[in-house]
Amino acid sequence: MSLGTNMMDFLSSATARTLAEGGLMHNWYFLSEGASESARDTDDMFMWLWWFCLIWFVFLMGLMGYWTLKYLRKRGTIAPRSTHHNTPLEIAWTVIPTLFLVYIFFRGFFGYMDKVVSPGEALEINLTGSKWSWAMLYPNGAESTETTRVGAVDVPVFYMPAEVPIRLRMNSTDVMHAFWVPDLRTKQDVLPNRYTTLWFKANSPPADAKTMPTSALEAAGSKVKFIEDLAGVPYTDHIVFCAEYCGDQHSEMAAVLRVVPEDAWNRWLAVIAEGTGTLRDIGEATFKTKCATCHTIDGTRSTGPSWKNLYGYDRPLVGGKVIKGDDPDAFYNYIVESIKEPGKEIADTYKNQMSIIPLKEKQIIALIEYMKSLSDAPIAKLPTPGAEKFQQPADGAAAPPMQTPSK
Ligand code: HEC
Ligand SMILES: [Cu+2]
Repeated sequence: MSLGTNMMDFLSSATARTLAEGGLMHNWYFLSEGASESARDTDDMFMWLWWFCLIWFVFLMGLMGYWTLKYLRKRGTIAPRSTHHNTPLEIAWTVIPTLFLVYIFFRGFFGYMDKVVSPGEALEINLTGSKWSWAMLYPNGAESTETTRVGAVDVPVFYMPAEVPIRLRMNSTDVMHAFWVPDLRTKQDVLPNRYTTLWFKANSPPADAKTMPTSALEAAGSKVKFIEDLAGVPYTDHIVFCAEYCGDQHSEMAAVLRVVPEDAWNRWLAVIAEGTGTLRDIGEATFKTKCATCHTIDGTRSTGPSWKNLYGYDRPLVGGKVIKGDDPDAFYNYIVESIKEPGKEIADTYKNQMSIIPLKEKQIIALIEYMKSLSDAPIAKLPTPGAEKFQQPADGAAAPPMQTPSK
């Protein structure tokens, strides 16, 4: 359903802007503008090959057509005998194309090496793919909890510093995925039992880039959240896709890389290290980034059960056992267990399709707070065991700022 809308959103971004700003021929590349230097190299190589093939094709087909007509046998004449070898001609048509091919090989080889070997000083960020979402763990332990709407789905937003080489250390918790950022012209498989890496250095937001809202009022109705420390900062969004078919919601496995200037990024990192808002807010944000592909909050059945009125209502399990909704401890333990070891007990009429999603203790508590806020059962009103230790301090102490490597 949303593949179409996702694609539309993607097309309405950079590609369509290029088209709108002067038509196809305005842009040699026929492509959206690459968002890094290496993307530019890729485009140059690609377009070089494209024109190389096109020119040779036209030249060769032209000659063929011309000679076909020119040497068409005239009525009443005898066909001339074919000539034998022509050594200079044969050497020429072997050596010249070979030189071109050698050039193409080396250019491709060096371009490939640039793409796969990251600079030593690159900043390493962990990326996890799971059905059907992406998660990034920043070097100071922070995780992004912001989401934005792309097409018909809410996808996570990952802030990235501009002009800083970033190396993603990637892993999957379930099946094979692939991290693909068309604007950066780069893509890499993300595998369950092996780490892969991908690096990029995103360009700074251009002079006419959009800017972050300067007030909550301005943010209302925009796709961007109001973060006080980022007011007025320019940013560019690049859409991330999963490029490896990984199950029925593969097409919704998207994310947004939001590139901001490095100093703004440092401020952002300090703010989000603690998670913003109440536990319930953090739970809601975590739900949107990690659980919403399979669970709903409005009572509709999806891959997994809806969270509406889940907490505190009798839960029948496959095998006949029932978790009683009026027993606060048993129910709480069942929920924690369902999150930590999803395969152990299976909710009745569902399949064992939930993967183990790495979560911190605080996120689990926050998710439960959120789940309880969606339920009107009596036990949902009781305090959550363990929540006290994560309650936000009144003046949310910020984490120490991250160090980024010098360039
Ligand atoms: C890939 C799809 C998928 C994702 C993503 C997913 N779940 Fe599930 N979840 C399921 C399915 C399917 C079930 C029902 C089978 C079972 O009980 O394991 C389920 C069951 C549950 C249950 C038990 C519900 C009940 O009614 O008994 C809880 C709690 C739960 N999930 C929490 C989470 C949380 C928290 C997240 C996000 C961090 C999450 N799930 C992400 C598929 C998913
Ligand atoms: Cu995937």
